[in-house]
Amino acid sequence: MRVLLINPRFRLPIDTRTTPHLGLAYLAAISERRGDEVRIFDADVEDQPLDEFVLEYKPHVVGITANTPQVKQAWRHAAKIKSVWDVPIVIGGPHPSVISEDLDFESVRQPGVDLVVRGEGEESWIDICERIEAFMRDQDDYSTTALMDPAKGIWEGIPGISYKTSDGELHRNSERPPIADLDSLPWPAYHLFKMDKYTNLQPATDKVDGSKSFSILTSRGCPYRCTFCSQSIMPIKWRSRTPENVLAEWKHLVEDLGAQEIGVLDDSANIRKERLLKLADLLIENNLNHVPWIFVNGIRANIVTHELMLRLKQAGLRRTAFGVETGNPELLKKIDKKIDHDTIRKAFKICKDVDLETIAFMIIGLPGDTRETMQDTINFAIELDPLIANFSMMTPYPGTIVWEQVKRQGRMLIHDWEDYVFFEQRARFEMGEMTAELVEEMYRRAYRQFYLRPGPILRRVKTRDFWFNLPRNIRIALRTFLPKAEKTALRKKIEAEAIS
Ligand code: B12
Ligand code: SF4
Repeated sequence: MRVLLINPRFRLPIDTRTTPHLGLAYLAAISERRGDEVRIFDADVEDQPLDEFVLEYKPHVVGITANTPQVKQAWRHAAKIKSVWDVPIVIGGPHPSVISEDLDFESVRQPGVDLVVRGEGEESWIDICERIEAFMRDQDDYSTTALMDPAKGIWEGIPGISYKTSDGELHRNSERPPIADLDSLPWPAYHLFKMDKYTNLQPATDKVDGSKSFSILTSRGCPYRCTFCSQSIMPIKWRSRTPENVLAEWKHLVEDLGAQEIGVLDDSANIRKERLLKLADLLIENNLNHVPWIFVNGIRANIVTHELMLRLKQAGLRRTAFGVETGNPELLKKIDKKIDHDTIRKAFKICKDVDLETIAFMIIGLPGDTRETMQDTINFAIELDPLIANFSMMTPYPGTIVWEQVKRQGRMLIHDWEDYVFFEQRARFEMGEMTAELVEEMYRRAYRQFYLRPGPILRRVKTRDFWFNLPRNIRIALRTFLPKAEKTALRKKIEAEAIS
């Protein structure tokens, strides 16, 4: 069967560097294992118009991925495809997976969309492909309308999907249990991507040493539920691959694909310490520890020990991120981070002691934040003194507790899914005394106070990444530190350049 997987083009490409989509890479790999012919159309890097591509390739099924800011573009792509080619279209990813807000139905209701896969996609995708293939085999006259005919009941019994039958009825099947054995999954199918077209192969390591970086996922899910975190895709059950299985893919990335740097994308990689210690030993034994690697999304500070970090350092770990979020003890409790500031201090100290670089993820504008608590956040970042402090302006994603809080007690300032990005440094909501002006002011102050100190300036200019990404670093610095009017002008200029 001919399978087409699409990453929709992102509306504002400013500073969103392009990177192969790992979720699609997994879906593509599992489809190939089933025997399908697979193409990836990543609209961020393709030159050919989508409709032209579809008419050439003539897919039997199309899958489109969508996070919240991408979802409207996903619908546009679906409508465009349907206007030229009759094919079942499936949408999956973090946005349509939020059933507490009926966002599966929101997508399935769109004229071009037939099915939604909720949550982890591999098993549902295979079930869908198998049903389509079986249907095509038995039909002389194949059409999506016939495939979605309620009388045929083709989609009944597949867990994890929502769909629209051709009478316009919407259906939501039961939840799909998490994939139990992650070792059973194939490796991401990077060979199907136009790798030379991406600005960086791994979204966050940023060519720390100016080299070729790849992503790896060693575990899925997170047993925590912080109030701001969008966890619609991965179930609360944390599952991991065995160290041996991870090692095999790691070797493949280094030896076959030439990875000179690896970014571990897990939500919470260190939930089981013993597993990481074993992985570290294997990387050392297999002489893979010369390739630097990074925990890009943060590991849990409460599970960090000196022994663990030292061994990981010996295994090649260069840098690790931590979700610190706020410097205010009350707010730290309220966001349900299940950690205290002393534990975070200790984790940063251990990393410094074993000479690991650190990233602190901080949030400005949490519900309940005031000028004073946001200043606590800035002060705490300065006290921890990581190599990188990443301050994000709180964006409430549907399905999170913060989203509920803002709906109940706040004022959302955005009403279009395409605005659910935090690139533009504009506050997304107001609550009580916390106005947009205050949050934006404190956001700029956070970057100024943290980075415009001699230590961080010196540290940044000493990294190769700073020089490799100099134009982008200058653009970000200008946008962060410039007054608003100049920033708007600069943004318009960058946008105009991106469109032309
Ligand atoms: C790496 C990453 C990035 C990278 C690369 C994103 C990419 N293109 O892959 C970068 C840094 C660019 C990034 C940017 C953003 N990200 Co991000 N990112 C992640 C992260 C940490 C890992 C993604 C990943 O590879 N997961 C592993 C793969 C296997 O999972 P997956 O991609 O979701 O795919 C699985 C399922 O979703 C499903 N599926 C997905 N698509 C489809 C399609 C079909 C047809 C089917 C059947 C199934 C299916 O099946 C897949 C396999 O199981 C996730 C957190 C997380 N745990 O996933 C956040 C996450 C996806 N990001 C998030 C956000 C908010 C953003 C930004 C909007 C932030 C911003 N700056 O404003 C931007 C959006 C930029 C953009 N261009 O879209 C949110 C999304 C929330 C939401 N409701 O949309 C997440 C969930 C983080 C969080 N917990 O809040 N991100
Ligand atoms: S912020 Fe981190 S620890 Fe909290 S729920 Fe999200 S992934 Fe888990």
